[in-house]
This record gives sequence, structure tokens and C-alpha cells, in this order.
Amino acid sequence: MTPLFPALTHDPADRPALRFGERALTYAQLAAAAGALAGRIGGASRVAVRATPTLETAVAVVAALLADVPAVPLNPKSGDRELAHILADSAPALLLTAPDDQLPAPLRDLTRVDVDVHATGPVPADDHAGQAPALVVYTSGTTGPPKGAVLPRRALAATLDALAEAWQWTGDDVLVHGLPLFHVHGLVLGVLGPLRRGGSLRHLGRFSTQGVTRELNAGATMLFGVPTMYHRIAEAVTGDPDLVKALTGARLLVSGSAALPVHDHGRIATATGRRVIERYGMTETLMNTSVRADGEARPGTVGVPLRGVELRLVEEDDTEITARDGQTVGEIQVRGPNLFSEYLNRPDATAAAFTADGWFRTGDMAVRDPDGYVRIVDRKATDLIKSGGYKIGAGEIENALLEHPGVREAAVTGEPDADLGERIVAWIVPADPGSPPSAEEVAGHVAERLAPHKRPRVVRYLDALPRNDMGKIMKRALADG
Ligand code: MCA
Ligand code: AMP
Repeated sequence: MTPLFPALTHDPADRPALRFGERALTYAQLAAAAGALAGRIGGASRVAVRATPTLETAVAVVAALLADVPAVPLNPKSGDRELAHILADSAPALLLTAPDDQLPAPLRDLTRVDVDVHATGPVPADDHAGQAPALVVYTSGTTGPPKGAVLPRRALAATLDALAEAWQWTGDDVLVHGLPLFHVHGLVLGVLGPLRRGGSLRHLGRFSTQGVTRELNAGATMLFGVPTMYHRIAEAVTGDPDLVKALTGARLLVSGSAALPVHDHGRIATATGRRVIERYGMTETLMNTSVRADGEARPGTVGVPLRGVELRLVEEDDTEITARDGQTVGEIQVRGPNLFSEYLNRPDATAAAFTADGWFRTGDMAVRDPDGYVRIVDRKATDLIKSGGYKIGAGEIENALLEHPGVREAAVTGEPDADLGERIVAWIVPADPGSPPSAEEVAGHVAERLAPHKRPRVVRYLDALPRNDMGKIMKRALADG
């Protein structure tokens, strides 16, 4: 396969590549640092990367790709339980970290390689096979612990090139965002995307409307964010002329990872005259559809299939729905070079995810408008929650809750939240009704074991969970009160 990052060797040396806060690397510096690190890790079976929002994470992932060593990005805030699972499942030979990083207990036994962003080494020939695994990204399912989606190099190249075509994304673009780097959105689109184009990234460290305002008013051309970030922009924009100017001047404002509420889309459009465009993807499929830069950003739609992506809507029995009437709802299935190759160590789950003829079952329910625009209307699984753009499985939280001595029974649901899209609600039958664990205690228990974004934001106490005749918890009855 052709190199993933031609700009590392072809572009003018002093061209800016990455900036995180005050720290920055040109293409020449990035090539030297990633080349040096690739030389140190070459031959490793797999490496874990402690994916803090830093230059080190970007250099580590680029180095792993240059060395043809699959990288497993780790959430730096993952709790012990989640980390132990990911390490046991992915068995990394090395851990790549920033030199000053304090490691939690489960990571201390790994062989640590500190990333030196000022090191210099030659760039290896970046022409590895397209099928070679590039990243293993962990994603939640409805039950059990997260699964590692194995993303081959060709999927990264296919998705980034399809987005470049749809968005007219070039090396002249300067991207700004404050997304985490352990998921596809922030890492693949947000870091590898600009580097594949020979453009640059300014990462905010953490999202703030002030950071967005500053960078867009200082020459950034594109903004990526999850709907929670656009909600916060919509809340701030009317009283903030600098933010209005920033958004008005941007070439492209892109939202993804969850549905952008029509209300927030409308508020931003009214205040700035600019429309946010939505794209739709998944860890397993990378990007499937998008509103094109030259297309109509109709609120509530995720646009049309990207180049190379086959997309169909199907009935329950996998028969295709051909109607484009904006009304007939079916599950989205996709096929194309953008797809993952397997769930690591989970042939059962991999097989269940595909039809016999290779279509991936997304679990997202949608309709298609007469002009082919896709409108996502629902999700098949009630046990998946999208909060702040993170996908979170009810089952993994329920399992963590049941490990608390004060919890006898537990069920987890999502309920609408203006900021997060959905907030996690824990329904608990306390072991001792006289002294139930407090909401803070319950949230801390989950945050410590899994991750802070998986913590319940609301805890409700019950004498018993509603169950059907089979003994199954009736979640809809809980949610409907
Ligand atoms: C709060 N915190 C706690 C606790 N409570 N820590 C430990 N124990 C507790 N009990 C800490 C948090 O760690 C965090 O620390 C701070 O308090 C605030 O946390 P939180 O309330 O969760 O943050 P937020 O402000 O609500 O976050 C909103 C957000 C975030 C910034 C929008 O949700 C976010 O970054 N979302 C992006 C998700 C994403 O990238 N998804 C892509 C996957 P501290 O202050 O240190 O931070 S989907 C994907 O990749 C597909 C392919 C796609 O289509 O894109
Ligand atoms: P994840 O598994 O975390 O990568 O999340 C993928 C899921 O996020 C998809 O299956 C969709 O349910 C949802 N998603 C991503 N982008 C959008 C979007 N633009 N609109 C609605 N849902 C989205």
C-alpha cells in the first residue's frame, strides 16, 4: 500500500503539523521523532498508547503506524477493571507514554517506552500491507466488557480519503478540536486526518468555547466536535460576538458521534448564518455517510454515503428496503473498504456482526429521503447509551454496580439530557434499604472501576426492579416511570 503519511517525507520541512497548547511540531520534527520511535518499537507484536491529549500520543501512534505495529489507544482515565480487561485482551508488548506520565497500578507492570518528541531518526518505508492491523480501538457492546475493533491500514486510508473528497479537505486546512484521542473521532479523523492531508491540527487539550473562538479567529479552518460541544457553542453564541465571528469565518463545522439536535443546529445557524454538517460513523466502520461540503446541510440528516461505501436499509430479516420515501424505517447495513476486520479474540461477535454476504449490521435505524440523504431515527439496542458522544453499554455498568456491597439489584438506562444527549441513570435496589449507598458513592464506584464518563449521573432507588414473567428486567417500564 502507498504510504499513509506522504507529507512526512514530501512536505516542506517547516510546515506545521501538530500543536497541543504551547507545544508544536513541524512535519520535519514529527518525521524525525516518529522515525526514531518507530526504530525503538519495530518488531513488537502490539503496543498500548496512553492516549492523553498530548503531542506524545500523536507521535506514538504515527510511529506505530510507520513501524507496522498495531497500536491500542488507552483512555488515560480508565479505571482498574476496564484497564485490566483491555490489557488481558490485547496483550501489548510495550506501553508508550509521555515521560512525565504517572501510571495507574494496572499499567506499571508493562515495559514502558517514554516518547521523546525531540528525538531524531530516519522515517521507515511506510508501505505496509493494507490488510495489516493498524489500530485496536475498544468499544462498548450491550453486555459484557468492551470489544477491541481491529482497524486495518486500508480502512484508515479509505475513510480519510473519502472524507477529503466529500469535504474538499486539503493540506491547506487547519483543524481545531478538543476531542479525546482514544476513540476514532479524535484520533483517526482528528489527528491522522490532517496528517494524511499534509495539513495541521491545533488540539485544545480540553474543549472550551473560548479555545474554539481563539483558534478559529487565528486561522483555523475546520472544527470537529460531538453534539455536546455544539450544544455548549449554541448556548454561548448569542452573547459572544467573537464566537460568532469565529464560526462565521470557518470553512467547515462538522459534528458527529451522536445526533446533533435540530434545536442546536438551528440556534447556531440563526446566530452565525453557518450550518453545522453531520457525518455518521462507528468505531467498526469508520465513516459511512456525510453531508458534503457542497451539499445541503439539512438539519437532522447525516448526508449521503461516502465514496466507496455501500449502504442499505433492511427489514428485520435482512431484506432490503428500496423505498426512499423519508418514512420507511430499517436498519443501516454497510459494506466497503472502511470496515474493521474483526473483534480481537471474539470470532463469535465478529460473525454475528456481519450477514452471510458481508454486510455489517450497524444497529442504527434510519430512513432515506428521496435524494438519498440518510436520517437516523433510532437505535436497535435499548442497552446502548450515547452520552457526550461516548457509546456506553448498560451491561458493563450494571456488572460494576453489582460489585458494590450496598447494591442488591441494578439496572441502567439512558434518559434525554440537553447537554449530553443522554445521561446514565442507575436504578438500584439497596442491600440495606435503611442505608442505601449515596449517588456520589455509586458514581465514584463506577468511575473508579470503568471510566468517569461511564458513571451514573442520576441514581434512583427502588424496592424491586420491574420484571416480566421470564424474570427479565423491563427497562422500558423503568424509563417510562
Ligand atoms: C467527575 N469526574 C470524575 C467524577 N466525576 N472523576 C472521577 N470520579 C467521579 N465521580 C471528572 C471527569 O473525569 C472529568 O475530569 C471531569 O470530572 C468532568 O467530567 P465529565 O462530566 O464527564 O465531562 P463533561 O464536561 O461532561 O464532558 C463532556 C465532553 C465529553 C467534553 C463533551 O463527553 C467528551 O469529550 N466527549 C467526546 C466523546 C468522543 O470523542 N466520542 C467519540 C466516540 P477532567 O476535568 O480532568 O476532564 S464515537 C466515534 O469515535 C465514532 C466513530 C464517531 O462517529 O465519531
Ligand atoms: P461508537 O461505537 O462509539 O463509534 O459510536 C457509533 C454510533 O454513534 C453509531 O452506531 C451511531 O449510533 C452513533 N452516531 C455516530 N455519528 C452519528 C450521527 N452523526 N448522528 C447520529 N448518530 C451517530
